[in-house]
Amino acid sequence: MKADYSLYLVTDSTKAILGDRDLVAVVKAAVEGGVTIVQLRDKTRETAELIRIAKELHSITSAHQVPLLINDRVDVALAAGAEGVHIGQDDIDIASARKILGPDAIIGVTTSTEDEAIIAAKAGADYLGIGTVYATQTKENTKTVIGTSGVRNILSSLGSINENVKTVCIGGIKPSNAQRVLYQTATASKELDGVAIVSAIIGAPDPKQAAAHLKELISHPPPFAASASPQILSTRDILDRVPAIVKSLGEAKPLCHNMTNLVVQNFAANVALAIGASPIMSNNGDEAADLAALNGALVINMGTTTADIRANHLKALSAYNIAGGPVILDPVGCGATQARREGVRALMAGGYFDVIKGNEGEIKTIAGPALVKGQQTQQRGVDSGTSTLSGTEKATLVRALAAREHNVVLMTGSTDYLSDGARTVAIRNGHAILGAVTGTGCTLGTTIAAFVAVHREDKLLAALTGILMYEIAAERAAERDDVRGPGTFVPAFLDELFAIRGEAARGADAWVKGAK
Ligand code: 3NM
Ligand code: MG
Repeated sequence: MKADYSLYLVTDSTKAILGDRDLVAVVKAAVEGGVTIVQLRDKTRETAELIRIAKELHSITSAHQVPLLINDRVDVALAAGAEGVHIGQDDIDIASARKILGPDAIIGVTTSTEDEAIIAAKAGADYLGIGTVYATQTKENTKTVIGTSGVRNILSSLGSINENVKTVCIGGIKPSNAQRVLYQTATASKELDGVAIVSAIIGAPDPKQAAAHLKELISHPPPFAASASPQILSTRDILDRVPAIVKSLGEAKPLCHNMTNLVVQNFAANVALAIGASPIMSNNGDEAADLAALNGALVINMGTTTADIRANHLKALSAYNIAGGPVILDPVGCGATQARREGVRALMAGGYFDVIKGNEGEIKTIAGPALVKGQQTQQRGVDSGTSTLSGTEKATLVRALAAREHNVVLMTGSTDYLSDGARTVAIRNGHAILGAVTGTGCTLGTTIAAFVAVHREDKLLAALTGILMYEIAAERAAERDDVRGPGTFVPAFLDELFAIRGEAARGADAWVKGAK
């Protein structure tokens, strides 16, 4: 049977979610709000009662041409005349269910690994419920929390076999993440057909309005989605366009919102001013929504991390994601301690980052074993740890991570690698003295944020512009006769950033000839 899986409602009759309300009334409201398919899921009720509820639900769903499926129970589906079943890995097998329900029934299967998904697809499942995406109180005994990257891996395996199976994902999906999950899980060959939701509809104060809101959200790409397929740029094209982007930053003076660590507050504000941005240093998540409305960008720097700070980061991330304002992640030392590893996982799960910028160790931590394959190194402090990757491997890693996250990834080092998943650039500018001053990595994050704020149409080119301006300014400063070491370097560096900004404002582009 042909079905629309885009907004898939799974019911729950527990006190914690349904409360004292009547399930049939709640489902009716949700269907009126735009839910496209319904699954009756109730693990406790007696068979007769379950059949009675299923029949009541079916009279509502069929009036709206919405299919009704029954969780686990082929017998109940048959008795109530429902359109199909949803079965778990420990339930009846697909072939038996098909034999009982017939060729037109909809049969869905819960899958959380690539193997389970391929087996179910080949066995003739109509759709797969892929999860658990995010930990959820609705189903606490889930096998594994797989995140958007786990969903993406499953879709990618399914894309490589020739089965026309539909897919939805489930677990912790709500208005604040539905668009992002659909966007970030899409692969070249397969994307989700919908999202499956329990508590964000059944537990909502107004289920009809909640369903309508979700339906509206999932019918559009998220505000931060890259507009078109990226333009292929030659080195010449890039260098021709960079000075105008520096100039546009000075003219637009974008707000550059820094949530950063204790060490670099002042330096980051000065760098932002020198390049022509308008800095605000605010670690207060409660004012992020107001700031996100000002059309700037946010940089989240993990250099100082506590549970409180993380909660503020998550609030701000969500506010900028909703407003469509770019967010840059600087995952300082994210592999160094258990707290930081958990912190970066929570941030990656909590929202979308337009750019992730880190050193080799940090990027490897975020990429995780699936992309790094046994090359994970223990980080000491916030420095990168021993490098284990060749230049080609670094380029391959940033490209794979950017493709997985649908964003831009920068790995800094003596050569920087920058990719948006389609285009990958190596940049050999900069100067060793940057390593002798605290906060030079962090303030590069600030710089990139400001450029992404003014050049959202091509975030890779925006980030590259920031890197070139920053690293060429560092070279110019380090070469000056009045610079004798890190102390004299910092003011000279700010001056050179300021000077390049002035040159770009006058339309000069000689400075960019130093790009390597
Ligand atoms: N199945 P909520 S997670 C019913 O991972 C169910 O297979 C899951 O509830 C799986 O939308 C889940 O409230 C509960 O997070 C999803
Ligand atoms: Mg089951």
